[in-house]
Amino acid sequence: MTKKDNRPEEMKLPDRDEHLIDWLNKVLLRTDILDYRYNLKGCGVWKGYGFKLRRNIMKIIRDLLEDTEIPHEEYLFPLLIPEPQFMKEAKHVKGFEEEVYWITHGGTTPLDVKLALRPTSETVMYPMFSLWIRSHQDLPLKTYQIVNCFRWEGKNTRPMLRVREITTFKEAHTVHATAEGAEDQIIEALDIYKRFFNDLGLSYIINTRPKWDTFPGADYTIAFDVLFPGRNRALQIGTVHNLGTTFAKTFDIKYENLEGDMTYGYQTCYGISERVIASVIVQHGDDQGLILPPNIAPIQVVVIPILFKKADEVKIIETCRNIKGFLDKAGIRAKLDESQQSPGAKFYHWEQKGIPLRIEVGPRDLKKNQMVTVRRDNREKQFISLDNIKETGDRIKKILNDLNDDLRKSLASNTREAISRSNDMDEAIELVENDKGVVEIPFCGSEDCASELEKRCDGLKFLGIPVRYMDFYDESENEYGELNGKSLANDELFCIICSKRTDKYWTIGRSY
Ligand code: A5A
Repeated sequence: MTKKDNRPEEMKLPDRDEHLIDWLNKVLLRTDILDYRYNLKGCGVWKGYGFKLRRNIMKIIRDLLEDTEIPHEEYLFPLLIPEPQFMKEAKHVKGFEEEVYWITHGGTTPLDVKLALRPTSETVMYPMFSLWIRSHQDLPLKTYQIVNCFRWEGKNTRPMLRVREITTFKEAHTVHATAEGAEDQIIEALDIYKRFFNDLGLSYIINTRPKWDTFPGADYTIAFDVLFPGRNRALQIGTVHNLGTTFAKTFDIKYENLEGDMTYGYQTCYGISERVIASVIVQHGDDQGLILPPNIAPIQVVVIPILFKKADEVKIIETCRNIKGFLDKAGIRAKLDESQQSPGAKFYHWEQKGIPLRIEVGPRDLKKNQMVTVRRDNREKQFISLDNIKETGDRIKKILNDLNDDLRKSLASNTREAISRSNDMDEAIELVENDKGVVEIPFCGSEDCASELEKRCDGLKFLGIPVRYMDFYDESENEYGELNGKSLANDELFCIICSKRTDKYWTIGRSY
């Protein structure tokens, strides 16, 4: 598939689709995004370039959360949770008991009350919500925070994908007066995440998770998964939970309603992590390295002078500086590479770092008063005149916009190809076993049937009931009316495991 790679050995990367995790490790390190060599499993260091990328991505989600009709407000809660407070909600505790880090000492003194490091913040926030919420006028309460949290992950840890210190945990928590208010919030949350992932050019599927894979303490969980290239495995990149009144009852979150009765609040929460950033890197990248969508790329354009003859050198550099100047003025994030490296070495370097567009000016371009642009994704070249700087700026912006759109479209079609349907058990298993992606099967919903199928195929998981097929499908207003399991199919369906009548397809596949 890939053409011959002439770059020097130290620039070469493993084949992304064949050796995805190895590819990711190397890309993160080489492009100064994240150094995972810290002397503690599951922890890494964000470096300058990575931090800028992270900041650009988080700005999108912050803006989306704060631009809703009733805005989410950013809060900051403590990291530590006293043991009795953490232990209050039994279902929640059960779900997290194997993942919590405990602090037992202050210096050499054993603590009277052990302290948990937040694995997530329900038990941190909700005792405070209980103090703040008194009447219906205090509702809805819509909060979010972007913090680190800790999970003692037993399974294979992997940079960004499965870490023990989750550095970029964006969690939103809301409280509503009624069950309908919470349902509406779920729809808003799905909409926010859809827009967020769309802005990042990601392609994903959405499923209501099975009961047995619901967030500990939630009534139900809806999850976004991306499919990674090559082996088409799913990675959960975001979850939206309807918590009903479970936590409100545990933490006494009550308000006085219009009739003067004390009533429990209805709650939701939804979260994402650096997995989203990893997904941007993996889904868009190629065997040469990163390909960053222009809207989040720390550097959108790199300008490279092509110098051969001494005579033209000064003029070419001057032209490149002018170009960099007008790009700055046009609000385009640009970098001029005046280093002593050869042009080839510069190309490789900036390609690996995923800069969406390269601008070159060489002696021949100088004569024609033009520059050459080369897109990172498809290497498409354009010759653009420098006669009218205003027009040139507009053309660069258009190329960057087109690139953003094209990245998204090609991903969407890859994801679409990795979704199939089957009414036959052997065929469904074969599709999953051969890494063809996820398969929708008629299924009765029972956990016993699910375990039976899971036993027959290593790593097979039930991802849940598709909320809707793909984001690029026509969206109708009440698409999410199907949330709580209304029929998705008109045909007569029978569970492919127990043959019982069912009205639903479920998604199965392998996941990370
Ligand atoms: N309080 C709710 C929002 C919550 O904690 N939900 S969650 O457990 O599903 O986590 C939210 C998201 O964090 C997940 O969907 C997943 O994308 C991400 N995540 C969970 N564990 C992770 C880990 N160890 N490393 C990286 N990301 C993780």
